[in-house]
Amino acid sequence: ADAGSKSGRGALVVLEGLDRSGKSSQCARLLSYLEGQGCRAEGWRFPDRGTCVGQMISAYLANESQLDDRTIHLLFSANRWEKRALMESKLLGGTTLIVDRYSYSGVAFSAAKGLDIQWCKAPDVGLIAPDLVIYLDVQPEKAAERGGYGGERYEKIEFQKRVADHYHSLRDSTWKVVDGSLPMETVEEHLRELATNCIQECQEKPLTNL
Ligand code: DGP
Ligand code: NA
Ligand code: NA
Repeated sequence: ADAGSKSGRGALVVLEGLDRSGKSSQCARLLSYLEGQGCRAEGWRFPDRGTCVGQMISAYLANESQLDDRTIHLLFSANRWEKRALMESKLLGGTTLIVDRYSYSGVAFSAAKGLDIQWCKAPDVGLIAPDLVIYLDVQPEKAAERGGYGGERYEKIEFQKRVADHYHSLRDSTWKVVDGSLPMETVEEHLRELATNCIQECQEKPLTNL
């Protein structure tokens, strides 16, 4: 439908962080800001619990099923793969996607169980590479204090500390680290600026893959 359109592609903006780092609230705030600015944008999240694979992941996280560590790792990756085609068409059609978790969660959470990092990265090779990764940095202890954890499988402080260590080792030049312990409005301001710049800068850039 937009063949011949001169408007650029949308941006793939990913938020990462520990459980209770404030990602989901900040994604929602950023999305409504962008929409208010007249920007075409959607909020996505991984795992996407709405698909068949997502339901298996959800049962695993709720401790209603047991799965081998590598098996669940591949299901999380499959859950991103099953959304890849739609992600590509949205981005090329000019819609910006604000995504709550992506491949970095995949690597950080599975590596925290002791799985090899390169093995963890391999199944996500070929997924669309984000234009911007915003890491909401909060101390595991502080995150745990925030209204407590919901009781899902990974919501334990010792485990979250290992996840944090792996996130630190994954950081590269596309990452922007935002101090998630700052007041919500301050974090929100940072995110608005980072996302707005990114959306402008990537309009003419081709999509690339992980
Ligand atoms: P959330 O719905 O954002 O609270 O995520 C659910 C939990 O699953 C959370 O503890 C983070 C974890 N998680 C998210 N993505 C992945 C992934 O790709 N692999 C693994 N092992 N865990 C993940
Ligand atoms: Na969670
Ligand atoms: Na969340």
